[in-house]
Amino acid sequence: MAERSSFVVVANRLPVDEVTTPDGERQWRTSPGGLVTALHPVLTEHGGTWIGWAGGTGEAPEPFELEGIHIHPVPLSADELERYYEGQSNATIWPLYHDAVETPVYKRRWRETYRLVNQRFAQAAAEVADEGATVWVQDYQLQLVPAMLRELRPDLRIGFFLHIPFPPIELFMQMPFRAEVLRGLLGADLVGFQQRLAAQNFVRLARHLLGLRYEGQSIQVDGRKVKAGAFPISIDTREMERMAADPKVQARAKEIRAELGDPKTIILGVDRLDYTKGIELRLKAFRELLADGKLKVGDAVMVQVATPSRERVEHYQTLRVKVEREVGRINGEFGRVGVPAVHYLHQSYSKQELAAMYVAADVMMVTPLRDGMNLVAKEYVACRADTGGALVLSEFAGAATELRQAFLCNPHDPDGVKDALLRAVAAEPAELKRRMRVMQRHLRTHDVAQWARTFLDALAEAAGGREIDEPQ
Ligand code: ADQ
Repeated sequence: MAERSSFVVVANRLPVDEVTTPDGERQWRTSPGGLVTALHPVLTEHGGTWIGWAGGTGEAPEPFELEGIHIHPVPLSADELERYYEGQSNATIWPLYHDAVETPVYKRRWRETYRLVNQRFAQAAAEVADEGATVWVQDYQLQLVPAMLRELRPDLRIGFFLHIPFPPIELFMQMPFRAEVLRGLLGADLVGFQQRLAAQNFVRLARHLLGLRYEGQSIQVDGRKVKAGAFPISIDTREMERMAADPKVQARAKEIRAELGDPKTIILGVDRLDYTKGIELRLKAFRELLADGKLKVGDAVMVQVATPSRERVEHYQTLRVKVEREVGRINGEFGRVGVPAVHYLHQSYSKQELAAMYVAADVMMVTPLRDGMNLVAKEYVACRADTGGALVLSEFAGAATELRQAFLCNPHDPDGVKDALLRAVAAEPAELKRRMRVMQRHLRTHDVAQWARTFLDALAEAAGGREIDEPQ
């Protein structure tokens, strides 16, 4: 029998990685990430449990304890991984929720497995949650869990947070089991989104699809109130600032600049290799500026870090081919021996190495076609305590709502992207400083700990007023 907790996080992935120590022993380590950093204090204070998949297929490891958190692994078979995760989550829901920038694929057996796996996560949460506990369900892979869990345990306080965009009604209506997904989410007391617009899409959808009444951001369903709201996620700002100021990171940044031939302008992109991130359009903008003679190889160099991601999903395989072809084309046309125009790195890096790249870069390009938030944009700003550097940011990233002093652009308009990049390259240091300062101030007060606190406070309030007839 698993130990019971008054605070439970349910997410697709556990915040742990299995590593092999130098003497060959297998060991679990917490994997670095914003979510675990933010929730660690709450989890340890309440003897909290994190439920999720440990990676790997077949039998799951037994529950264990790591750095004060109960870790509760949920198993996935190879078939389930393919259908629930790669299929329904990443080839149906992911593209649909990102404005269908790639065509979503709909398959009945993926949906069935998604339902089955969500039920397994809900069951695990029902088993470990104490009477009246708070359960916080994360993200698009687990949208059915809130309702399934409420069915099993009506006593629980259930929150849900969606890390990706929530689409407008017309798009959501494409989904074959749309009512089930919506009902799934409505099982929560509070449904959190990155953006106010997403929360509005959600409440309007509840009326459109299920005829539910709402007032403000509060939906009435089955004699309960379900609140929707915007809770823009953030980073561990202090930690990022500290890391960037570390002399080792500063020295590494200098080294990176030197390795790149000390050009006037280093333009950087850091993304998962995902079609929502606008990597291709960014490369094209750079190519056209080279062709127009507005930028010159040697003066300007582009570094594109593209983390391997979802490599078994077809959309991602196609994207990799397209991006690599574009990089080849640019280097073929504009590179010189020993001086490529684009450095393309299809690799993962430590946070320290990323911080060094941020410190080294004069212009950071974050140009997604659609993005829930985009933490890279925030990490870059936090790393530029020297107040140098310019951020070119897509209006379609959630981060654009907060980082208004970035060089904003519409990623669907190539001339707009080129223009923003040129303005960023040419901006005076004093202007860059002014822009950076405002954004940094914002991030210091709006960090990931504040995000978690705000959500959990709102959840306590929403669940307190759960019954419609209860006096306010
Ligand atoms: P993602 O789509 O994964 O997240 P993002 O917010 O940019 O996107 O986060 C990526 C993270 O991965 C950053 O912390 C970054 O430092 C790290 N990273 C990127 N490339 C790396 C590399 N090569 N090596 C190591 N680390 C790398 C989803 C949503 C976003 C939302 C987040 C959080 O799509 O919109 O901001 O969740 O809610």
